[in-house]
Amino acid sequence: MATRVPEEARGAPPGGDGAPPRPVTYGFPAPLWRALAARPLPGPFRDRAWRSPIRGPWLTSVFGLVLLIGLPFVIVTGLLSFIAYQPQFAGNAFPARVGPLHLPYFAWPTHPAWLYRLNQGVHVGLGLALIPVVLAKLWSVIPKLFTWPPVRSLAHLVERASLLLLVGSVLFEFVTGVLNIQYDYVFGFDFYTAHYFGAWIFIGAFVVHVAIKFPTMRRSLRTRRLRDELRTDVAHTVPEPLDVHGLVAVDPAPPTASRRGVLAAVAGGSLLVTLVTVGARIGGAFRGTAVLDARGRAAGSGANHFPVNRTATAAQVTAADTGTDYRLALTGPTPVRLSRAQLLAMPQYTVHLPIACVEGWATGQTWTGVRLRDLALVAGVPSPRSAQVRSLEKAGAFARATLNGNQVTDPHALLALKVNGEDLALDHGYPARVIVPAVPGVHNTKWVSAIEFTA
Ligand SMILES: Nc1nc2c(c(=O)[nH]1)N[C@H]1C(S)=C(S)[C@@H](COP(=O)(O)O)O[C@H]1N2
Ligand SMILES: [Mo]
Repeated sequence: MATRVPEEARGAPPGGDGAPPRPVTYGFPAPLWRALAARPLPGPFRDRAWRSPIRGPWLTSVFGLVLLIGLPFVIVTGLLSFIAYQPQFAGNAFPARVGPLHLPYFAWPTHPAWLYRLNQGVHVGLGLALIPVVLAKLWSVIPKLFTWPPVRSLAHLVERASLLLLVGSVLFEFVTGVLNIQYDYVFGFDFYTAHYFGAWIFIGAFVVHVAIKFPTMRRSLRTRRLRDELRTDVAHTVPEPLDVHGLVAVDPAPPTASRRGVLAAVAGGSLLVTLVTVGARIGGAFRGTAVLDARGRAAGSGANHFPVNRTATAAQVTAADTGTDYRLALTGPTPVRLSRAQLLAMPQYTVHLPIACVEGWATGQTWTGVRLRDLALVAGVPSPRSAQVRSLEKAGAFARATLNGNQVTDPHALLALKVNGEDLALDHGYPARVIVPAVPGVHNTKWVSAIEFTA
């Protein structure tokens, strides 16, 4: 890449002892930036401190292109998940009050039944696979964090501020996301609210960054051919030409890795992360392969032979709550209270449906129980607009959930009493739990005590 050295570059600080000067342009107020440049900082702020011979606009652009293609899928599935949680119903786990940042609400469909499973599989699975790429991209631009003078023009100041938002928000989203799928709500704040607002900061910064950098990325990608790079070994690895961005080392060290090697390491990292987590998305016999997934490790230990999100003990649901005194309260024009025996006496239906958690794990099971729409009919609501489901659970964000009309009337939407031919285990929601096609796992309320149908 031929870079014309601008006029202002004369008198720019030399890159290091004997190294050629990096072409630098100073904007208004130039004397200030020059004065700063004349007082170089030690350590990583020295231009020659960064010596990897493979850092450069081409390598950064390759990682950038992968993220440009991959991250929009993570973003869109994340936003769709917000809609799937139906925050228009107060009490659903997603934050309802997100001000002007709320999305158009629509009735989340019940078909295809694997819709939310696919959505979260992409959101979590692709998000995890992109972690090595994000880290590699950050590694490739790290000299810019320590650039000196810290600012070269007002435009540069704005650019650096937007990069702070970009890097800060991408790290925040990945860290909160990974913590949420690995641990039980370790935050001192609400995960959904934080992850949602963080997402919008990231989306804004990402759009600005792409708009600014897209031409540079295209130009940089044309400077080398991927096919040639994949044939170049360490011995033949040479630095890219010195750039205005400050990525290429002014004083490169001898190569210890080829670009091919770095690309292979990143791709291998993505593949490895996928291999040790994807079992959580597939479920069944593959779940045990998800050794890096906390829910995966719980494989097989759960009742009814599939994982438990929250045990009855944790939810403080006792045998007394679920014993012979148990009654399901249905509210509507004709309120009724039904025992489990009465529920079992109603027409039973069997469906194979997944539980697909926001955390990206999923499990398909065969459920048997009564149709929610039959229960609505019993309560005197032939065409329900919504159903508020309550659990015996004393406390917790998931002790209630509101289903939309289409989710109540779907013939596959059940109040399940059995799973895989056995009675529900207490940990899976005995005496009765909701199972509705295509909804986020959290809407499949366990230990159901009451359902209020709204006409
Ligand atoms: N009452 C109640 N129902 C609940 C939950 C809960 O914590 N309490 N967890 C929900 C979540 S987040 C998911 S993903 C599924 C998990 O179902 P499982 O524990 O049977 O695997 O149940 C849902 N139903
Ligand atoms: Mo969940």
